[in-house]
Amino acid sequence: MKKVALVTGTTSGIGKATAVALAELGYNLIITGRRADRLETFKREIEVAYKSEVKALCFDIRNADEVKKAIDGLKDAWRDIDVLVNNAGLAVGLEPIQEGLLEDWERMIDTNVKGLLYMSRNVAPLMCARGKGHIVNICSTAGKEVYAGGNVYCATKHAVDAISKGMRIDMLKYGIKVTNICPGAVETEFSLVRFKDDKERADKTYEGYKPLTGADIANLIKFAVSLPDHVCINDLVVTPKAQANATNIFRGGQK
Ligand code: NDP
Ligand code: 8X3
Repeated sequence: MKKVALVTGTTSGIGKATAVALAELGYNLIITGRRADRLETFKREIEVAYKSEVKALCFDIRNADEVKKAIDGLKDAWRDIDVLVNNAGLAVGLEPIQEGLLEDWERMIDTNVKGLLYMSRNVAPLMCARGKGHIVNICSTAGKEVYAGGNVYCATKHAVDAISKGMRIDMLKYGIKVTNICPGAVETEFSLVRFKDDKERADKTYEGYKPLTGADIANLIKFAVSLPDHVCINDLVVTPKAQANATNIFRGGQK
């Protein structure tokens, strides 16, 4: 039986690229997201291109009952999840705290923190029972530093950073690896979501330098999950060459 990887947020960006990378490694895949049409198309694409079996689970990660139902509904070998990639997440808005919108804050907290916790709470016991597993949490440079207008998004990613450290301690005795990956600027639908479909503003995020791609992050995940069993990458900060940290991007270079 092939190994099983569950990747959240595979309808776009880093999650989609990660699912492809893990299919290349020979994993059977559980892919998730809210956009059912994209999930079904992607499922067929992977099944045709690779020899992987794919289960598509369409649910909103913010809903604890939906998450539980999705994982409880897995049968037989699909429950033997070897790798969980907690990727689904988003930034909404870039307003200073005194002008922030409560609904934006709630979307970010509910998705990035509570959604990641709901997934982990349902999948981690399956891993502990088997005495093996690898959880990869997609954090951010925003989980290490803060920047103007980043306030609540940065807080959610600082929470992911702390949760990664905490779960690594909690599950040490079960042999579960936890890898926290902190990307800088990756060109995906992230900025389109953050700026609420304002494409011009979203595109400006990536102007004047070569950003990372979803595939760049997927390759690192592929590497992390391919290491010998006794080796664990705990924490990885990765940026484009043109980015020194959360606030310094050199935009005068070549694309
Ligand atoms: P995308 O917007 O391209 O992808 C986000 C994915 O998350 C989509 O598949 C989306 O699926 C899923 N998602 C969002 N909300 C929910 C929800 N409520 N329920 C289920 N799925 C959800 O962005 P990225 O690929 O860039 O983002 C992936 C992760 O990487 C996020 O956690 C983000 O914070 C992090 N990150 C991104 C960086 C960047 O510069 N792009 C840098 C550092 C970290 P659907 O809409 O179909 O539900
Ligand atoms: C995404 C990167 O710089 O927009 O996490 O916070 S940033």
